[in-house]
Amino acid sequence: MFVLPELPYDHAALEPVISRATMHLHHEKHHQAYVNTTNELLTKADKSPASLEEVVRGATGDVERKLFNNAAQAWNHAFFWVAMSPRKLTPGGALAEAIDKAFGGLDKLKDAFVTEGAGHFGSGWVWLAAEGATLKVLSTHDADDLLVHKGLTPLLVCDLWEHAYYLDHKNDRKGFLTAWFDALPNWDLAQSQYAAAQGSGEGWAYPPPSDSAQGTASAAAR
Ligand code: MN3
Repeated sequence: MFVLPELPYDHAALEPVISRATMHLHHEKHHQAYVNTTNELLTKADKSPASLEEVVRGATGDVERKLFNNAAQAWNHAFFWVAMSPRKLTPGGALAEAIDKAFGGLDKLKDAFVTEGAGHFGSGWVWLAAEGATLKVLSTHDADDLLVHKGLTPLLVCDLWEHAYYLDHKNDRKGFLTAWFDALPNWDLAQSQYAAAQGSGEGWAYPPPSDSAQGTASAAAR
């Protein structure tokens, strides 16, 4: 059974960009529901995978669409929480060099990220990703995530679903993304992910399933 990872900071730590109320709803309602549904579908199918990454990569075709959607959303949200920092950080080292090379500086990367996210039609995610040594900004629809995009390693992600910003920014997705990029990216995570994309160290992974978590997960589902 997969568990809902705890937030790595207080619910109010990302204010004013993301309010305490949004964090409670987003983490304990939306994210929890994706984790619960993933566990229910795996139980029904009598599957006990070793990792959530295995579930996302293995759920293919229409039959497993529901499993993919829920497992990928569980993964994306967990990565989203760690991709934010309450403390303002800046990119350094090899990552800063790669940003200069690919975009011409952090301001240009911000423009690309905000433009991509604001222009994305409907629900989804906007990513900064490494493709080998180079960097790119892209968006994916609904639950789609980079685990199933060969050759791409996620460095940062921001949630474009309306539940991510509507309480705090109403319909101003561009304003949300601008404020988000200025204050919240976890550049330390981005840097270790970038190193992992070059074959140095492990990339971030969802907490492995735990038998002892079964009670907690099913209790939360009731
Ligand atoms: Mn969300």
